[in-house]
Amino acid sequence: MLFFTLWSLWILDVARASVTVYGQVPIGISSALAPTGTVAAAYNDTTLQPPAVPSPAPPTAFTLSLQAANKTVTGLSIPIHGTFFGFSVEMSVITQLFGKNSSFIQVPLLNLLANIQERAGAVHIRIGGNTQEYAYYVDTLPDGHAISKEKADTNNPTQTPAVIYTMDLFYVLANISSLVNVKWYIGMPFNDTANLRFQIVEYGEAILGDNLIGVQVANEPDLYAAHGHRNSSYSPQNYADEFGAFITALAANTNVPVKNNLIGPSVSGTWSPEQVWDTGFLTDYTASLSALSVEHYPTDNCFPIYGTGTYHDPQIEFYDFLNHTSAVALCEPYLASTAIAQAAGKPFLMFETNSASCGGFPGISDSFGAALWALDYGLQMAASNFSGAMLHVGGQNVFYNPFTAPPTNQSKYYEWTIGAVYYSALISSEVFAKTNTSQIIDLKGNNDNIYTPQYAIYESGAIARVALFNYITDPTGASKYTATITIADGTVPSSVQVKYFLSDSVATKNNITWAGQTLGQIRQVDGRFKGDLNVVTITCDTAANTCLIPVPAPAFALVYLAPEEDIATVTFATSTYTNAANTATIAASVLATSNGMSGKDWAQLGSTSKGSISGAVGGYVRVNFAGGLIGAVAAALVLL
Ligand SMILES: *[C@@H]1O[C@H](CO)[C@@H](O)[C@H](O)[C@H]1NC(C)=O
Ligand SMILES: *[C@@H]1O[C@H](CO)[C@@H](O)[C@H](O)[C@H]1NC(C)=O
Ligand SMILES: *[C@@H]1O[C@H](CO)[C@@H](O)[C@H](O)[C@H]1NC(C)=O
Ligand SMILES: *[C@@H]1O[C@H](CO)[C@@H](O)[C@H](O)[C@H]1NC(C)=O
Ligand SMILES: *[C@@H]1O[C@H](CO)[C@@H](O)[C@H](O)[C@H]1NC(C)=O
Ligand SMILES: *[C@@H]1O[C@H](CO)[C@@H](O)[C@H](O)[C@H]1NC(C)=O
Ligand SMILES: *[C@@H]1O[C@H](CO)[C@@H](O)[C@H](O)[C@H]1NC(C)=O
Ligand SMILES: *[C@@H]1O[C@H](CO)[C@@H](O)[C@H](O)[C@H]1NC(C)=O
Ligand SMILES: *[C@@H]1O[C@H](CO)[C@@H](O)[C@H](O)[C@H]1NC(C)=O
Ligand SMILES: *[C@@H]1O[C@H](CO)[C@@H](O)[C@H](O)[C@H]1NC(C)=O
Ligand SMILES: CC(=O)N[C@H]1CO[C@H](CO)[C@@H](O)[C@@H]1O
Repeated sequence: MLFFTLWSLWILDVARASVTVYGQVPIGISSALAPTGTVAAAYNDTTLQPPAVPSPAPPTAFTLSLQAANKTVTGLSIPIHGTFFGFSVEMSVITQLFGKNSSFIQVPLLNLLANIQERAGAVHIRIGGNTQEYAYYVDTLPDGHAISKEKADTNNPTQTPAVIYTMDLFYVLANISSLVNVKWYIGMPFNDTANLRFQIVEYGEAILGDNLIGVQVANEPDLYAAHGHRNSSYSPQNYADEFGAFITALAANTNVPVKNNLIGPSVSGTWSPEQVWDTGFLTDYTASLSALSVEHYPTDNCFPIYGTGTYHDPQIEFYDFLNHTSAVALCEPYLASTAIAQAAGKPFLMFETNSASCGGFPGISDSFGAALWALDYGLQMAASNFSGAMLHVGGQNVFYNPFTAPPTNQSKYYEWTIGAVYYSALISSEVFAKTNTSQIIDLKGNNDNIYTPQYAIYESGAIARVALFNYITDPTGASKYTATITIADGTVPSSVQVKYFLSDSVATKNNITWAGQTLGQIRQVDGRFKGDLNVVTITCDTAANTCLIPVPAPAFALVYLAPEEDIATVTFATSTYTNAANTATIAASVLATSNGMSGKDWAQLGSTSKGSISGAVGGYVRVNFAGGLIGAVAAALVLL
């Protein structure tokens, strides 16, 4: 249970290295300087009422009788990787989230990804979404940008402006992967299959190599007719035919060596996956497919933006996210398909999801309740034999972001903002960990009470962890429950360790902790956990074969029946590149060599005082910081 920080800076290539580290900025300063004014959705402070304690209240004591080994359990999932939850990043927000170009990478992003990599071994990110369809390549963009937006067509207000990218987009991704083990999915523009624009695949494969793990062919083709991308009779068969035509064109493209990493059909619920399987999609294209995909949001909040559909009152919708029925109901339509995928030997991915389309709901999407919901949904998808799920990330104008970057011109004042669902992704990486052997099952204990779902996780064949949810908010303490864990064909260990995910209420947004630590409040996040790690040791009664685990209301608890592998925190000192006074520079060649290092000997940036360290120092420079992160260094990473 070692949790440590070692901030050091390696300069491996003395000849080329040049490191400049400027002054220290206390983390807290940003909010003091934050201008007031219009609040973007990502910072919206709407707080809803948590639901009252239900009547009847769930029983507050129940027993979970577990089998010691996976082979005596029926219904366990396929092996799940710690990378299960990844992120889906809309192309249009790459500049803000990743950085302007391959010379400038956002350091808080690296920290947020490193947190997950340390637990899961890697992080999966999908680049795409609605904006991928019309994306096109250009040789250069003004002011060194890797990505930009076409000027909106003023004659066509509903037309999403096309994203324009340069070759440097792939160097941005490659440079991120050289610092944190990120694997990428990219999306093939599919607006015009008679004139395919292959550059994204050509450059993606050439520059990303093994870090490119899949190419999505068409994003939500079942909405093409509704979005005016195809005519109104566009059908699953039309899509399957276009997919086939794409495979033929790809086969003829000598610039694309890898031809069997395609992902489809990415349908969103307007067509069922079965309608696509019925075209023969899976058998016809099996040699080209590396994974099968769907996309889905449980509901939408489109009415306030577009005036379409039905208005959903967030206070009423909140209830739908605060019990286990949601997770089960969201997976149910895909159970036949996950079985089909398993039989075909293909992973089945939820390629894009979050709490509600059209940006999520104020008060719901960034609440502790949404984090419990997303974690339950993720574990339920895994128990349903999905192999991965991508939480969608948009810009400032959405409520559901796992993380939000400050507007680039304000980064001197603002730091990053964490969305509660980031914790869901992080926690799931601990639930499944790095061995690729975790198997999960929904225990349906406590008489399958919808407010107290529980899961068991087997790793390397043996019971390893138990996940316990309590969806109820009850400040009186009366709704805290005690789960008694017993091993039916064995004995409980003498003690277990428990990590709690806590907040006062399902409605809160700013006071959320995982194992005692937090990423911080709105506009105060640099991607590093703050506070002391608090892992609770609970002594079990081996004679009685019981471990009694208390679970507050609300909370999530992860019970370790087997010792947890050490998690070393790897952090990059922050903060932003637009503030020249807080900019550190380091040669890209140095960072390139850091790939593959373990968390214990990672390249880091940091300094405590104003000054400049240049390549002349020779060997390496190491800056160690003891203890906490308060008053940590703000510096930016600039690859030269
Ligand atoms: C938060 O969002 C709601 C719904 O869009 C809006 O009515 C409210 O004014 C927003 N709050 C702030 C502070 O912007
Ligand atoms: C497809 O997108 C490209 C790039 O944005 C655009 O030039 C072209 O006109 C589009 N074609 C169709 C048929 O929409
Ligand atoms: C990134 O943008 C800056 C200008 O802000 C430019 O000087 C630099 O050359 C660009 N880097 C690349 C790799 O294009
Ligand atoms: C609609 O497009 C499909 C091909 O995607 C084509 O086969 C069909 O004829 C078109 N229908 C109309 C009415 O234009
Ligand atoms: C539980 O959630 C489901 C859907 O997610 C919703 O339909 C139902 O009303 C919720 N139950 C309660 C008692 O709130
Ligand atoms: C997941 O796959 C396993 C192994 O094939 C199977 O036993 C289990 O029933 C499946 N789970 C669900 C919910 O379909
Ligand atoms: C940042 O840019 C936006 C849009 O370009 C502008 O409205 C805003 O005033 C700028 N803010 C600052 C602090 O310069
Ligand atoms: C887990 O799977 C990933 C992706 O397939 C692989 O890169 C990694 O080496 C595997 N880890 C272990 C411990 O086998
Ligand atoms: C049990 O776990 C082991 C090790 O991960 C695995 O090889 C085996 O297939 C699993 N058995 C079942 C029945 O799931
Ligand atoms: C934050 O949460 C903790 C425990 O969940 C609670 O004790 C504390 O009072 C909360 N602080 C604030 C400012 O709400
Ligand atoms: C490690 C790595 O991929 N570094 C690249 C970062 O981006 C620049 C282009 O701006 C490349 O030259 C580096 O190779």
